[in-house]
Amino acid sequence: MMQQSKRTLVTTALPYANGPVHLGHLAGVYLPADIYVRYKRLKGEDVIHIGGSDEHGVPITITAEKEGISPQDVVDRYHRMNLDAFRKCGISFDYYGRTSSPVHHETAKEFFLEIERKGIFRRKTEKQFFDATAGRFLSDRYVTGTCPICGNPEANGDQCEQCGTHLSPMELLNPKSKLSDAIPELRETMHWYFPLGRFQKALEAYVEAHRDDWRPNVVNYTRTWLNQGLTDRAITRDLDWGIELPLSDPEARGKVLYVWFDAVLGYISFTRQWAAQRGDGELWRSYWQDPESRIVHFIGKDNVVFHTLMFPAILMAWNENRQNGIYGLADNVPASEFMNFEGRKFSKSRNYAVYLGEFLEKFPADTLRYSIAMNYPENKDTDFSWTDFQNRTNGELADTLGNFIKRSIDFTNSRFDGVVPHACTDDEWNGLGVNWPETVEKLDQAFEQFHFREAASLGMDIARAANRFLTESEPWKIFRTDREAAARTMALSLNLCHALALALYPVLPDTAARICTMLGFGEPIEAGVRPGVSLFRNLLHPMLHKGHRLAANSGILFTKIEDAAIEPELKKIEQLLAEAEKREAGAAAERTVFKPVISFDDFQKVDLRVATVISAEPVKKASRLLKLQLGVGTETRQVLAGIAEHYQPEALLGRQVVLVANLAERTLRGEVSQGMILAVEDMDGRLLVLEPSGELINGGQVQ
Ligand code: B3M
Ligand code: ZN
Repeated sequence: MMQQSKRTLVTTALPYANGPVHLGHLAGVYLPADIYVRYKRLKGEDVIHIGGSDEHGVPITITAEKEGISPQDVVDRYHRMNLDAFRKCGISFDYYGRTSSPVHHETAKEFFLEIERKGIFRRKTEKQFFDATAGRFLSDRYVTGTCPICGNPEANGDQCEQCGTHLSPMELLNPKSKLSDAIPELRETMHWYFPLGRFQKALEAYVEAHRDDWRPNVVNYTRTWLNQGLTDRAITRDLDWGIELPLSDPEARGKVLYVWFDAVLGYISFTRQWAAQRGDGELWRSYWQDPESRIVHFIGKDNVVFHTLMFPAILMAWNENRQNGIYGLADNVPASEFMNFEGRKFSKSRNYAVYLGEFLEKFPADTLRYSIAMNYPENKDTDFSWTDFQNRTNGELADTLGNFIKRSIDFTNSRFDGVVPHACTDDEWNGLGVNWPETVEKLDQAFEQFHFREAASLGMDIARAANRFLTESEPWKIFRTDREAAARTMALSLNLCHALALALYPVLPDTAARICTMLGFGEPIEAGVRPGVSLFRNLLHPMLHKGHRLAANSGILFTKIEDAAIEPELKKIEQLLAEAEKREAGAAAERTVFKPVISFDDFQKVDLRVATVISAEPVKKASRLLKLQLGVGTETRQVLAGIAEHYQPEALLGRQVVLVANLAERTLRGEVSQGMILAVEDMDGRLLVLEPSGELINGGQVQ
């Protein structure tokens, strides 16, 4: 058995209340967390699951403006919708909060003030775009313009959707305000910065201490950031939706906390609200501020550094020079990979998604929970497909699990008056083809180490063994000739039903409850939990006594999914894929549209040269850019190229490329770029640098 700590606090990423959660979110974060906490509860451990809505941030104000409603209306709508969907799916939060709540605002302000009081923040005055027509400073997302890397005319101020480059609004060519279409002007404004670099050493030590118990992707991703060197991060924004700065300085006016600064603190404020609701306002401290508590954040891979660097650094800043009220840092951050949908990425903007609430109007929660658990994107991206969902529901849940339970209960009802007809011994229990001590140990490891696919499979393996046992024992045949043997078979089968309910409870809570009801237990499984006592150890012994009475009826656990039921879904995907194809065809047509004709003289102005890559290195804070030093004739040129995602820097050394040698200089991320190299996209969207073939003269003119 794994070592236990006194208490576990489980948190799940706070979904933006700006849209409905879809199956990808469920698979990566909420279902795994729920399976984990349900397992721990059955083990008699002290565990709470804290989640809630992230209700701030620019996308929410943009939705509100688009729909002509207030941001509060937007978050009210999606908070309710998501909470309802989670409830229907059996995600058992102990508290589901909202970052728009007063307690959260107070908590976030308290953190800000503590760090401000210690003089840790840095204030920096910078030039920022200002929309004079609207009378407002524009945060990144409110500026649009042409991407300096790929030329997309509709790039956002924070990122270009076309080429993925992270941008700052100042880097856009022809910037425009989204509020009024006005050309924004640069004005000075002051912002608060959190100096992440100040905590570099401490964060390195923190991450290294966990290098063996965190998932490799989490450690590697965090290390990449650490290796680049942590820098100051702005934690305020010019916006009127969010948590106002609790300062009376004139500079603080009109500013709110950056959404990520406040969102991670939501975990704390929601735990406070949970405690208050329980009538013990201080209880939250034993989860956050007691070294014997274990903190686990379930998140998706896109949120890693906020949880492994940003949040810990905020807590370190709070903890600095304090005698009490010291916060603990996360013990684990099980970040998932992504689950795709029918071979493609979920996309809210293209409506290529299955929303959780809608799904549960058509199919029961447990069938979804099982399929998703079996496709848990633990260390690689996985796929949800309707056919897989149908096959698992019909073949595994209905034919294997459901069928076994039904046969066991029905036969006992009809031949043994609905009473357990035999007292099973441990020897009989261990002779069933299931190695119980080993199974219990394996289940424990699987749940505790976040291997949820394995945990669900182990449960289904028990169901398969149970089916085999019942089929091979043929109680219906021997009933007349050897009643004793038939009675033994049925008593063992009923015990197996009980064991299946226990083993599968974390994944299939509703099914487990129904099995227990059929078995004649008046109380839900959870009612049997005693602090410090693991119900899972009950798998080691047959638990149903001779004479125990079942409920009168069996009932159907799983209805098979007919082809007709998923046909409309498959049609919908076909349609979406057809649309995507059309878009792609449109793109091909677009590729056949050429730029306006230029004169030969104009072309002659472009100076294309063969250049050799002398060095290549990543650019700080620009994950898509590589800084190249190119040898051209006798000169060395520095060029920034948006190819970091497609090339390892070393792989470029010594290669010959084609350089646009007389392009006006420009500055990106504080680095000068003196020219451009030619590249083209391949079929998979990889950007390939054009390489002239043959050994060419460095500096040679391309003509
Ligand atoms: N709302 C981002 C996301 O949904 C964000 C998570 C906050 S966790 C504190 O991807
Ligand atoms: Zn771009």
